[in-house]
This record gives sequence, C-alpha cells and structure tokens, in this order.
Amino acid sequence: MKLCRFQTPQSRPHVGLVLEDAVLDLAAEGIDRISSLLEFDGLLSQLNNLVSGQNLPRHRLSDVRLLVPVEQQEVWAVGVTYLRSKKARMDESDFSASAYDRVYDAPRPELFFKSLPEKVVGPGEAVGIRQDAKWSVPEPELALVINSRGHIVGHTIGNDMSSRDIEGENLLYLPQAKVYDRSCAVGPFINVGASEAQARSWNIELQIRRDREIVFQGETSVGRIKRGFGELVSYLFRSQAFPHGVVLLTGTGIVPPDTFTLQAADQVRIQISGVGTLDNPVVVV
Ligand code: DO4
Ligand code: MG
Repeated sequence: MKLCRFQTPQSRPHVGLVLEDAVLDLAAEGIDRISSLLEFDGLLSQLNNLVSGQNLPRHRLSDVRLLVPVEQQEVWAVGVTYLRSKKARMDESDFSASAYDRVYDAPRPELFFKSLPEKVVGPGEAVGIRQDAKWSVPEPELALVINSRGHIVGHTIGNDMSSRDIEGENLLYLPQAKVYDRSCAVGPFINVGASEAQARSWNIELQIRRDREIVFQGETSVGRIKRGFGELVSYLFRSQAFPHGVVLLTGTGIVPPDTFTLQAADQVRIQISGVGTLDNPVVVV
C-alpha cells in the first residue's frame, strides 16, 4: 500500500492512496495529513478498509502533481552504513579516514541532522549543488518514515545531496557539505506495511543523465546496510522526542567514481524497487 501527497490544478494538497495508475483521494474521509495517518494503530488494515469499503474519489496518477510526502517532520540521516560508503570517505580524506573507519564498527552510529521539513524538495523539483563546491554527488538512500512513538511505519526514497570536496577537506565541515538549499529530496510515495526483511530485499538504483546521455548508473541492495533499522531508530530517539515523527535516511551504498561531479541541468533518477522512482533535475544554489 502506498501513500502520497498530491495536488490537482483545482485543489490544495491532498493525501492519496496509490493503486496502480490511480490515486484515491482521502480528503473525502477527512484525512488531510499523512503524519496524522501515520500515528494510527493498525494503519495497514485501516487503509485496506478505506480501499474496500468506500467509494473514494479517484484521479489518474498522470493527472496529479505529486508533492513531497513530508509535512512537519525533520529529516535526519545516518552515515557510513555501507562498506562502499566507508571506503569512499576514507579515500577522499587522509585527515578523516580513521573517523570513518571507527564509526563503521562502533556501537553508536553516525546520525546527523539533514533538513527542516519546509526545505525538503519533492518529486520533479530541483536538487541543489553548492556554488562553492567542486565535487557534488547525489546519495540515493532508503528513508525510514517513523511516527512520534518511534515506530517505523513506512519507507520512501531520500537523496542526501553532498559536497564531497567540502566534506573531505575537514570532518568539521560536514554540516556545510550536507545541509544547504535543496540538499534533500524525498518521495514520491510512502510504502506502508513492508517489514524490514521485505525492505532488505529491495534494490536501489541511481541513474544520472546529462543531455539525455547516461553519465553514471549504479545499483545496490538495501540488504547491504550494516545496521538493523531498529538500532538506528533507537539511537535517533535517545534523549530526543519527535512530536511530528521523523524521516531517517539510511545511508548510501552507491558512490560515483571520484572523477564524477554533478552539473547544473543533470537529471538524477533514484529507483527503489518497493517504493517507486524519484526524479529531480539539478540546479546550482
Ligand atoms: O560522514 C559522512 C556522511 C556519510 C553519508 O552520508 C552516507 O554514508 O550516506
Ligand atoms: Mg548519505
């Protein structure tokens, strides 16, 4: 079962249930916020009841504009959860290599703040590369959608846009490498009801196009994430409450070669088999 936020030319943002090529409009049921829905106990069976019991208004998916499925939730991220990410960070910086090496094996994961909700970009919106960066990459990541009680209630796609030269220069520059305008994209759908075991069987694919040519593509599996999802969430919720829930990006396992950097007008496409496709063009910010 997939949820989305969408808009038609006539409407305010609505919450929808995605069924193949249709969107069922939950506004008719008085549901106007995904985050409230995510607080329901037995969410999946409630969604199933909505689909089978009601004659909900429906739109063709191709007729609506999909919006970012984040409302008031902060977005956080985990780093160095894949061996590929650890190796890439160690290669980019002698200065920080031992920090990345240690955190990969340490009990406490690397968690960092990624974005305020209002700064997250949605499907089709531009992601940013910093004008003062020379080496910019997308980081395609499975995102856990977590409610205020710390329950993982869904999965979506996240892009943790990063400036690798800034990050590599000095570990203390990480917030500048990771947090800037348009540095976080999320969407298009929230898959509700998948277990961790199911999510671990999903593939993540990244494709970058420039003037219609594919200039990079790569893939990995969610199953290669070193840490359990429950472990990540329990560290995130230590001494910190998220009254609106939170979205947690789980780290990247796809790293383009060191000779590659994003440019303005590139098109970034991230696919996660259980969720869908997140497409974003690139702009300089
Ligand atoms: O410490 C650097 C960040 C690593 C990261 O964002 C990732 O592994 O995805
Ligand atoms: Mg990342």
